[in-house]
Amino acid sequence: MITVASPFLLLQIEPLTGAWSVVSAAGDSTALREARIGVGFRAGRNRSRVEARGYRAERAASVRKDRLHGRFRVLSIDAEAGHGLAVRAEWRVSFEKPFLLWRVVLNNRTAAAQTVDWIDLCRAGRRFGLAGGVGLPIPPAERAMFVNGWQSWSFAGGRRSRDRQPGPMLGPYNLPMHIGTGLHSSGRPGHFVSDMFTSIGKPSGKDEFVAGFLAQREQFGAVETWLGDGELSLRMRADCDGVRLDSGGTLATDWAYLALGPGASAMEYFDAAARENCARAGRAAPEGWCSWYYYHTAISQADLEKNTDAARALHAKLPLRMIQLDDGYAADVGDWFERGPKFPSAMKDISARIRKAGFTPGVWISPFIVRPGSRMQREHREWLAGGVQGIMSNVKITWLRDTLTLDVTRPEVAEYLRLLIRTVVREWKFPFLKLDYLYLPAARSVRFFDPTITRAQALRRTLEIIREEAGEKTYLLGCGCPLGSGIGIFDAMRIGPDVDPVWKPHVFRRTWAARGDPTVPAAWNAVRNMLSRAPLHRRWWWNDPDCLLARDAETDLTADERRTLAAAIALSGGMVMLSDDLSALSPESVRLAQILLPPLYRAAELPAWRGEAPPRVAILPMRGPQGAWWVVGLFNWADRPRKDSINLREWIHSKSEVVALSFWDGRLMESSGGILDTPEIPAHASILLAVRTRGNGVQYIGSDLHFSQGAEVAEWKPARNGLRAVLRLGREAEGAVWIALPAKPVRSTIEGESIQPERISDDVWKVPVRFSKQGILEIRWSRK
Ligand code: 9PG
Repeated sequence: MITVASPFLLLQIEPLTGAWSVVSAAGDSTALREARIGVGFRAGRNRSRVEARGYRAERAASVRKDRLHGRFRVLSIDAEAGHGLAVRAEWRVSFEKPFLLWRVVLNNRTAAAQTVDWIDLCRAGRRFGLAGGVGLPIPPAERAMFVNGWQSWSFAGGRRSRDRQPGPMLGPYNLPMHIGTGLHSSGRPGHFVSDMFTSIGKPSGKDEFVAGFLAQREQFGAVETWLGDGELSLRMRADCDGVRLDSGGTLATDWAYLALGPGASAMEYFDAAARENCARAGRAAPEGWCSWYYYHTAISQADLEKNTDAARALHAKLPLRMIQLDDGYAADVGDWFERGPKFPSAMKDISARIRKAGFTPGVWISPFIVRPGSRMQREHREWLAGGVQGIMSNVKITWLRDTLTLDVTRPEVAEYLRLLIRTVVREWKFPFLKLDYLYLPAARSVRFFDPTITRAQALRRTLEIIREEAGEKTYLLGCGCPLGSGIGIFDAMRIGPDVDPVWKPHVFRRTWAARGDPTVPAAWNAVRNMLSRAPLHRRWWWNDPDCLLARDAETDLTADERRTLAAAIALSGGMVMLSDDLSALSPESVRLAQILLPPLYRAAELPAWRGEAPPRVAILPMRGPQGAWWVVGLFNWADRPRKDSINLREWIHSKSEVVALSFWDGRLMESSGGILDTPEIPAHASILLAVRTRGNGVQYIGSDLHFSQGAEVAEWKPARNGLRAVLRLGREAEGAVWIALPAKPVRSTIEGESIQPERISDDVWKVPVRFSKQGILEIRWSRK
């Protein structure tokens, strides 16, 4: 037995059979037992698979320091895999945290080329006809798992063992967009395939078992399991796409990651993947406006200018910083150098006008997509990727026809992409690019000109070229992008399906026709992912939860649904973008958008992140000059009204009773026995609370000025007979603040102007305020 021990984990490898196990050094019962490494390949026409066995320990494990992930005990061993394929497995057991990394390096020792289909970095359990698997200290019915979809628009969220794999429902229309791996769920309850990573545990609370890939630079990797089995069967597969491995050639996987036992943490996995890919998570995305969700492809230069001017007129109320032109300006899909008739001015003049109005110009571009009939398709047929059986690859059906993609493994295509990005950034002068449909060249149906490159390698190399050409300063937003491929490339990333002015998934407004598809444009689909993937925010990039649709006309969203969308965007901490006709927004709609500004840029905590999609509760712990509080979002995702309650001990770890102000309706609530009961929440509605432990004397209770109900307090100076506070939002604000006072106020002013507080309860007063950028609030009372 080969053994590697760290203070956290014990890795044991049985040399003869190649079976390896990981147990927690703490003696915890979570363990992976008797896992195997295997390779699926073809020599000529024969499909074969080999298992790595007959290990020879090559080097005694020594402790080494890794630039990115700290100190490890390292073990590298060669196995006889048979058929002339040499398999080397490399393990790194962390000495600092309870995780280990491993990867496989394959070497073709035969004289002939081989075709590699997949590498299983781990396979264990009875579902694969093997012994072992993952042992968990949680009964099957109480388990939950995070299921992650392949790209931006794919489903992501918590599942329970009785649930089924969520996936695209519309066949050829959307299947090619979301299937990133060769592993398939049977669709039976508890049988899940999660792209790149998963976390398993109880629906809320700590992670018991975290498994994933640190990167998707070499292959797209996925994790498969049956959550309801006593001992879980587990497979972690790197898809090799049938690449050709020439004689003498090597093929390495990305590093796989596994954490179990006390201290195992999905957040630590996200951080590790961020380190591995040198994530660019530090630059805030500018708040802005996007043309897509009101104008779609009907956008004209006149509409763009009208909205730019409207954004400028609204600026004191709604301080947006960016105007982003989306799809619709190009002559055809794929012909980005030519404008359509609705855009008479040159792109550089279009961006100059936006800049002159005081905004950062942003533009959408979909560098790989080619529509049949476009000039690109007619003049550069040889640049297009092939598909299965020699037919052009179908990477999605749009306009009732197959959509085509460029073959990014062709050198001429890489040159063209460089020219395209260079033109948009340097000649058109757009410092913000939304790059869309990025999964296209990596769709499973695509066959490349270069048969030695995996889909993941092709996409990653191309995205690196795009970043290089765009330069470090250009802000790049990825969209429709396989997640792992984008880490370290993009400053921001769309993490969910498109929003839509309709709540439920639909096809031409027919809900039944969408069959509940979790990926098509729908406010509900967008909201689910923006919460489920909130933990990625500022770890892998800046999350783009997609736009707020604030309009109250030309929308099917109810006022409750619009507020829920706003609350979820705010609590996600990610980009704040509007996508309405800004010149036609009602004062109420402007107000709904206003309460998100300025953004707090922090993602809320999700106690049941792993257990439900979307999570029903989001909590943002807050601190300011006036003390500490929690912003709590409570969502009713059901189609019927429902009451809810907050257990303070469990959720916000407060032992005292609290006072809570409900943002949308200004209702004041108090907990009793540690429980805060809500009134009935209408279908698809949300309650946004500011929760504070009750003190005596002067206390800030909340406001209707900003969703946080407290971030507006810049200074807070209570004294014996009065209070002086500075409220600051950097924009116009009009509404009220709720303050507990020790006595009846005798004189109150905002910016020196007299105001009249209204008594709400024994000691809570609602104080009307109004200011631009900031306001000084003074309240005096007389103590008897
Ligand atoms: C412009 C749009 C917007 C939008 C992007 C992307 O077929 N589909 O499922 C599908 C999903 C999203 C989508 C288009 C098609 O929208 O997310 O913000 O930029 O492209 O065409």
